[in-house]
Amino acid sequence: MGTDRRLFLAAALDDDTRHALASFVSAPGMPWIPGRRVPPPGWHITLRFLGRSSTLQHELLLAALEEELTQARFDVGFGGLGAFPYPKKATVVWLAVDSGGNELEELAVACERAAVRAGYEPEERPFHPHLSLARVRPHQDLSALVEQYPEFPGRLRVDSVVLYESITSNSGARYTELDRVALR
Ligand code: 3AM
Repeated sequence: MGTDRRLFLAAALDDDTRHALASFVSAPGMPWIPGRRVPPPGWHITLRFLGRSSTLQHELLLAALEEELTQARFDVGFGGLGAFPYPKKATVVWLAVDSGGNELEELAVACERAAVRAGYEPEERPFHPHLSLARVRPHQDLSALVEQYPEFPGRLRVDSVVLYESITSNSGARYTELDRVALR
């Protein structure tokens, strides 16, 4: 359907964390991350990719999230870099989650329950908390970069789940916040 939007659920970065991470990755002496960077305003930790969604699905999802998101707010601590599918053949470079991974997984499970209640097909792939920083095409061996990259010392307070629209074009994806559902 022409009016369908490409949606996903994520934990968003607050302005302080986003600015701290932007300064960290671009500080003098930091190793260069190759590929097409995800611009800082779009930084997020994906909880559930939804794909093309009608207005009705969007509304059902928001109602289901209000019911399913019963978790308390929590903090996430970060590590260094990782890569999908693996560092020797990296196509996505991401910042690792060091603490709060279990809480993120719990949140992803609640998002999954809400998505299925709203009529989306169940997600079969395992959840892997990460914050994508760059996409690399063709793939590169980034083992050395991943091994040497220092840990980002910032912390993120996760206090809500954000519903994003992903608008793709030749110059990459742009993410727009549509709705936000607060944690307890
Ligand atoms: O959070 P990141 O950047 O890792 O890769 C896409 C991005 O993840 C992922 O959803 C996020 C927002 O676009 N994505 C895109 N298509 C997907 C799909 N078909 C997907 N995840 C799962 N299945």
